Amino acid sequence: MSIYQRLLNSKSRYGGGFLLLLDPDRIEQREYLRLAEAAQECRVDGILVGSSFVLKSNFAQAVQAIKEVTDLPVIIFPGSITQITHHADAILFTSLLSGRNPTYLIDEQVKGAPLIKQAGLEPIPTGYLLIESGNLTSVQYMSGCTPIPNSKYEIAAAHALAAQYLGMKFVYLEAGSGARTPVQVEMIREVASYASIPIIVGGGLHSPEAVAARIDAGASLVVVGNHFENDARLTHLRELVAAAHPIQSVNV
Ligand code: 1GP
Repeated sequence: MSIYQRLLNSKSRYGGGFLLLLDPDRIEQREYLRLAEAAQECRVDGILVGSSFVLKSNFAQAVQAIKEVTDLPVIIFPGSITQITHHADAILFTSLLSGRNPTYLIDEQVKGAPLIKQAGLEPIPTGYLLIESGNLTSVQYMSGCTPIPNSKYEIAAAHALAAQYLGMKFVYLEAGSGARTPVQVEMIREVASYASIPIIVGGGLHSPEAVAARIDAGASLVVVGNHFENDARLTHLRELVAAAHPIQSVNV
């Protein structure tokens, strides 16, 4: 079964899915390996590994080390083509559709595609939408792209529909790592009712309530990273994952 299908199954089985984002540049190896090791037992659906850029870590070595401690799908969430490595299972093949910067719309993708083929990674085509979050996030700064205003639901919905019509498999509503204001529940509802492409939501989600509300609004998957850079307690991980799995929570 493809990694993409596994991710979709989380929605149909549990009502939603939870992806843990590990940034090897921002947390110590000891910590991200501890989280990766515990993730399966905490019922995480997959591990994303990525960084806005790489200053400290050896990215390929970090992905290899994560893969060695878990059976969960390990999916690259690339900040650039320097983060393509055969040690992962799949890669979110993102295009920054909400921006108008050709580097992140198509140029990086053309350079990265042969490397992905060579690495034998499953590409998961993903329309990536930056949503205004109240603070300047790394991805906004690095891409130089203006985010979609967080009250302009119809703009987000039109971009999601474009991603769907372009044949992409997910649309990712991204407030940015450490966002002060996460993507609004109303925006997710609007996107989910207007387009039929599965939705990933991330950026600034810290509480079970925030996670549950986004799944309830129509997100297939939520992504949480920053929270565990500051507080890597596994009880929190369990709570957040349970909030992303409403069907399972009801049955427990
Ligand atoms: C960032 O959407 C992800 O690209 C997750 O955001 O790090 O704020 O959880 P956080």
